[in-house]
Amino acid sequence: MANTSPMPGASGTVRGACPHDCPDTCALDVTVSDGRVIKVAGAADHAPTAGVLCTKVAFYPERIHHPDRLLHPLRRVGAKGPGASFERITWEVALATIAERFRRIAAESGAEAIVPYSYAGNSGLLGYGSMDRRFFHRLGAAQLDRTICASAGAMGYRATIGASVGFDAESVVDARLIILWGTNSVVSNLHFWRLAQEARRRGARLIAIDPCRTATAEKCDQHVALLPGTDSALALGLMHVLIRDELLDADYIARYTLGFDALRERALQFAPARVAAICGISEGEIEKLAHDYASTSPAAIRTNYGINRTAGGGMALRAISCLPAFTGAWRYPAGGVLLSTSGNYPVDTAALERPDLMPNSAPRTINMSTIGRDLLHAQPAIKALFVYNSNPVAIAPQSAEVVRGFARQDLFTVVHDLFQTDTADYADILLPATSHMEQLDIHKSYGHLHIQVNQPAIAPLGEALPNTELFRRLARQMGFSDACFADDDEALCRQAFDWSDPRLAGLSWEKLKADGHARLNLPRGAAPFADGGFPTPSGKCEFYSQSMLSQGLDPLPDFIAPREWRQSTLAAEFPLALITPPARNFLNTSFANSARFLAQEKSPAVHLHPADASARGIANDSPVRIFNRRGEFRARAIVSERIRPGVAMATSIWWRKLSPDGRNCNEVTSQALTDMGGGATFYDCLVEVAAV
Ligand SMILES: Nc1nc2c(c(=O)[nH]1)N[C@H]1C(S)=C(S)[C@@H](COP(=O)(O)OP(=O)(O)OC[C@H]3O[C@@H](n4cnc5c(=O)[nH]c(N)nc54)[C@H](O)[C@@H]3O)O[C@H]1N2
Ligand SMILES: Nc1nc2c(c(=O)[nH]1)N[C@H]1C(S)=C(S)[C@@H](COP(=O)(O)OP(=O)(O)OC[C@H]3O[C@@H](n4cnc5c(=O)[nH]c(N)nc54)[C@H](O)[C@@H]3O)O[C@H]1N2
Ligand code: SF4
Ligand SMILES: [Mo]
Repeated sequence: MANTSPMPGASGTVRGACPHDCPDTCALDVTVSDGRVIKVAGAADHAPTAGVLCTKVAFYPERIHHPDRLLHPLRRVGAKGPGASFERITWEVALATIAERFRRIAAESGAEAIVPYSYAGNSGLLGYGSMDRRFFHRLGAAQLDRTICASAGAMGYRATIGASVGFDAESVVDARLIILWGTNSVVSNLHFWRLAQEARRRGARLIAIDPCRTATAEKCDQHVALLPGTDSALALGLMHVLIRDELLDADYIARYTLGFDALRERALQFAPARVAAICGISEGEIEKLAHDYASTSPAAIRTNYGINRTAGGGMALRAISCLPAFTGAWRYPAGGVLLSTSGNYPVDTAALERPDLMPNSAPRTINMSTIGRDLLHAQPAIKALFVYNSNPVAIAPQSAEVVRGFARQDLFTVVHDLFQTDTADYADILLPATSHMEQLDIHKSYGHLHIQVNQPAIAPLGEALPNTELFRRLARQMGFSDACFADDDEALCRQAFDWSDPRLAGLSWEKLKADGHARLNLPRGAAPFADGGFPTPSGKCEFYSQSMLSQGLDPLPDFIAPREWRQSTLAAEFPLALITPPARNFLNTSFANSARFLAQEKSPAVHLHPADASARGIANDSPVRIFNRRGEFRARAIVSERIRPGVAMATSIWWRKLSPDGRNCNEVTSQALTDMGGGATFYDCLVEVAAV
């Protein structure tokens, strides 16, 4: 075993990387004394981190050394579900039990009856997907389509731009206008907010486009409070005004875009009056936004995944990402659009995951966003589920089905986690995971352009194992003798990137290991698409997309209304559009079992506009139930003009078992999928709210 038992009793400072599913991927200085983590600070010499951490990770020693950390393998001894009890077993027994069950299921039902379920609870390249993928590929298990967060927006954006790339966030300090479109940066992308503040000190204006006056929106110069799920209509309305008022960069359009005439016809159908009615804003706001956008340069649009969680989530990003080519904003380093930077990294996914090990190159695929329905109805039936890096019982939509699925007596469930989550309560075998401070890893980012090494700071606590070592041992137990199962963590780090790629020129694993972090070899202060060169099939910004058409989708951006609004009887019965974005002190369900952060967030809450509250006789700070035909959960009402009428907002994601009613907001969310990419539609959710 490599890299998992380094320095018991050691003291000193170690270079780390934050492993959470956050665009900022901070570089950490981890101080250790007598084998305990005593302090975590943001690295001062790492440009994106700049010595600053969010509160969650600044208190990280509390998470690492939390008394509830799982330290030994466990076997469930009573019923599945909340209150489940477990007894300690050895790793030998745990691994033998899993291997025996997997062999039996593979023999009786085929290995595709076994489903891995993981997401980005650990975002390191090793922790996210390496030895685990090799194991499930070799086993011939079902594939998991990892759609829960970003697949719709990424696909829509890619159709226009070609890849998950955009302006360099470090350049945004020179922008004159920054539009924060559907992103609460203060909460979920703090280090971008820091750069936006610097731009503002240099004279930039900030505009937030968000149904709620969030912590970010309230600090911006202007706030456009549109209805959720209407962003593509707004983007098309802006295009309409830019065309009508001749605010275009005709030269940029002629040289570097494809399909302008077709998109022009489409956009001309989105006159401000129509868009104002769809978005629930005024015509004046649309006109002004278009004129400000065209007349202020450089103009940067920072968007994020909050707007890809409704039926038309893919189209929203597809449409927004067309805007900079209209005005030629891409000509400037501080102009353009940014959704994610992850496409800049030459990750060698095939080397890490080894899909060539699959006995059947096209096994069945389970969409993680419909795990509830699939556990209950997939044919052939799912017989075993292996959960790691995720907490599906709390985070997946439509909890009633998810819970019924996990409760199936005939389902064999393994959970690997640091804590006994809501999902862990349904495990047959519950395994202890190390934190990233107990393991080696290498990280890319989806918010900046740096690579970071995460060195282990302390020895694994108890008998906890990293994901890599768990699947290495399980492979051995299953008798998989392929040489790749002997790769240690350092070998995996070497395999993680294609080091011959020009973006890694001058870098090597040895150099990174010594220095801790490095920026990709991309020029600072450059405008990536000033002269076109988009990574699309045509090399142009694709207003018209042949690849969308060949997948049976509209080749042009369009507005796709939220699915639930289109059902008028449903809208009459459940008139409020519920969105459930992240709470500042939680990261999905991570940190939501910390007494410190629970105290900060107080209790599950739903924010309502005073008009909606008074129409229902709901007073501020009073208990309410939020419900629809899928289910209900309880919360405290916060009556506030920060929420626009017709919208309810409940911050997420609370642990079910730590909530007063034993449920959370995913009781009411839907398993319907987005227009493209098979994504979850968490924010396409009509509800009614009533006092209790
Ligand atoms: N503190 C904290 N940080 C996090 C997370 C967390 O849970 N907590 N989660 C991490 C993860 S997994 C992700 S994917 C990212 C998410 O990062 P973002 O996508 O930036 O997510 P949010 O911060 O929720 O910002 C989304 C904002 O969009 C608004 N919104 C909702 N629906 C719509 C819509 O239809 N249109 C528009 N224009 N706005 C809409 C919400 O009110 C919210 O303010 O954040 C990451 N960072
Ligand atoms: N209603 C609603 N639901 C949502 C969202 C929303 O906005 N609203 N957001 C959605 C989004 S964007 C996302 S990304 C998903 C996130 O959902 P998940 O990916 O499930 O994220 P977490 O809830 O943080 O759970 C991650 C788990 O991984 C564990 N973990 C951390 N490191 C390791 C490790 O190294 N090994 C192992 N084995 N385990 C580890 C953590 O302890 C934690 O329990 O939730 C989605 N659900
Ligand atoms: S959660 Fe985000 S902001 Fe906080 S330390 Fe990690 S990467 Fe940085
Ligand atoms: Mo996410």
